[in-house]
Amino acid sequence: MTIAPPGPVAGSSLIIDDAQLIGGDWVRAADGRTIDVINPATGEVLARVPRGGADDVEAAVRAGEAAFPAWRDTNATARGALITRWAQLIDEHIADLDALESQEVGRPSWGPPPMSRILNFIAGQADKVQGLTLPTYTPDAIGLTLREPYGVVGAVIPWNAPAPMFVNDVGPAIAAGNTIVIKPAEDAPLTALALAKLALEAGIPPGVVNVVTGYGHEAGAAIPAHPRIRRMSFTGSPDTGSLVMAACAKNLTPLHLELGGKSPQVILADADLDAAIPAIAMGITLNTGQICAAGSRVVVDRRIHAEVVQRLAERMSQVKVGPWHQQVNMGPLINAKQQERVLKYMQLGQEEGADLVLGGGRPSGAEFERGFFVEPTLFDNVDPSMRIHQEEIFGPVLGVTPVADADEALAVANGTDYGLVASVWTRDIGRAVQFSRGLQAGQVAVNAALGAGVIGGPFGGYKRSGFGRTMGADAVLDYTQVKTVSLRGTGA
Ligand code: TXE
Repeated sequence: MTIAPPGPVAGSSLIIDDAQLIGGDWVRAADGRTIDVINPATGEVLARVPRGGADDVEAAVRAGEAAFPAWRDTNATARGALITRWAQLIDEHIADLDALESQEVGRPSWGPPPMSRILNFIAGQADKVQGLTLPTYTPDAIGLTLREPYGVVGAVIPWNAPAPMFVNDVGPAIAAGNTIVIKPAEDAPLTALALAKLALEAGIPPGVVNVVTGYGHEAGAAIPAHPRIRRMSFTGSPDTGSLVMAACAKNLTPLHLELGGKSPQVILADADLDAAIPAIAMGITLNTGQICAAGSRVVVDRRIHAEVVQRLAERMSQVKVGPWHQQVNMGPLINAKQQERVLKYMQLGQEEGADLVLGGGRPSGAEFERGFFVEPTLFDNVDPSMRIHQEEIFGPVLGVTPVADADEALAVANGTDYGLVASVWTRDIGRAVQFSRGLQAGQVAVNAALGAGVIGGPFGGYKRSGFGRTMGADAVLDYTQVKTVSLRGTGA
């Protein structure tokens, strides 16, 4: 599982110093403050971005409102064509975008990110938004429904996969005819700004996509708190999601939440371990475990438990950790706060009585001194009551829980508050069906760790993983509201 390092970002034509995008203009923060964006693998400052706040959000909402009527009234095929053009420009700049995202997240490149794929799908949905014709009580009337955009919508996105997150919200929102104010994470705002620049170059009109950069408690909090944001989308932690929801409740703003997971990988006794082990090891170390869908819990039949642990340890110990510019598989965590959090969980697992098989701390060596590195870590005999089994760690920490049979496996897999993604590894089609139906998750994969690449599959959570779906045709419908129209002719 070697992943190529990215190219250099210095001098990227996609980044404008200290500028956010409001109404088609690249502007500083209203009060002129800035944030340094650093590469977490090296500590190097990559760029400066504005430290936006409520005034900047206000300006962005106004810009979105000004652009909305014309964008709403642009025919849907033309809107789709502009999004397709945006996807083409993204493809033309994919090496630059890949380098940018890899460096702001501090990881080795995992190959060209999937933004154009996501946008091409969404672009095709723009003119498939349809209403219904409805029966009427009398023959002189016609009933129908219109699906209309909300107006200016808001989004706050996290730092772990900033480029796909950006298009996942912006694509469906603007395809449906909304305009958007979006705040990327303070740790990784550069690809969002670069993607917004390409949207402008593609001909998406000024004010349709507005990016306000800044901290969560400032610019981030100001978006759901704004009374003229008509729909809100948030991806991040449950605690912050709860704050966003409270702000939306105050304004009665509809909301979509994506809040992470504690995804189980159920390995039944008949599983193909040659397929399962590398995929599971990859699934928890890719992006240093900072993926909401990461399969962080292995629930395994006791009969193959020892073999699974031994093979997982072998595989995970081959993961090469290091700064992005070396030939490595796994980079650092995003920042000091996340490193401290993950190290605490590594400690907690031992205190709770799980068996530490691999890792458990920071790697040693001079090259790890500056970045926020942790080791790929494997715990065995994790009891379902332990916090390391229940709580999202968001690092490369995998826990193994042995169970007696498939029924216990299903109960343990479902035994957390989260429900984002779940996988089952088995050759038995009957079990595959049982788990596909029984697993409480927004996405279930059979014999695949992070999903098997379904095109247009909606993505989102059950339980405390959130509600609402990104991706898929429904994502565009979710950015519309339904109006019932009854037409009655007069004088006929
Ligand atoms: O998240 P936050 P953090 C989980 C993961 C991780 C934990 C903490 O478990 O360990 O969250 O990460 C903005 N109003 N996920 O602290 O705070 C913030 O600026 C409005 C899972 O980074 O949720 C950023 O843009 N916005 C997750 C975004 O929220 C606010 C991905 C996410 O930050 C805000 C990331 C506020 N009051 C973390 N405070 C996933 N679902 O994939 C912060 N923000």
